[in-house]
Amino acid sequence: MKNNAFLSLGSNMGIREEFLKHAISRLHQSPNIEVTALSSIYETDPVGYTDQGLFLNMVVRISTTLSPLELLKLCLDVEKEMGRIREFKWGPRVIDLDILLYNKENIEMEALHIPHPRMRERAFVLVPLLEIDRSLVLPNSDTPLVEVLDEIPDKEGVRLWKQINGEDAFALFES
Ligand code: GSY
Repeated sequence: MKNNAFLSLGSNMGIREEFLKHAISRLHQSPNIEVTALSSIYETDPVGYTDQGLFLNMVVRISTTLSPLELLKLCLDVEKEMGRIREFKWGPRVIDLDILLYNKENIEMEALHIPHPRMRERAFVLVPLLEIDRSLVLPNSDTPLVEVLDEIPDKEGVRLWKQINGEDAFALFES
């Protein structure tokens, strides 16, 4: 069975755009994943630990036969392959891959929480996510995510960096 999931990507070290592209190519190369939509790339002020470089963030939608835990393992493998180096938990990273949504499921496991627990507070996640699908509503919620984003104060920290649209988008990441 095919499942729809949304993943958030972020990088704030080195050749940030290349790291995003590489991670998406890597997902796309998996026989179990089809990348079905890409947001634009946004440059964003760091949230949480603020004494670090600006991030590039984006969101992709995928269609996958992987279970949520298998998808998590793949994301962690890609992060590891790309040599994610972090001096401490909230510090700079080559690539960060988070599962935001998996179908309309609520998943509470020790290793995995879906929807992503902090996505409602993060404009750097919601802006690119809603660019792909403005009609999204979180499972077990009646509030459209566009309204959740309206209530977030730090939206000016999320600036369009590279517009991605149409079929060009896939050419960018297919290598
Ligand atoms: O959770 C993802 C890593 N991260 C980010 C990020 O991707 N973008 C921004 N703007 N701030 C962040 N803080 C953390 S931690």
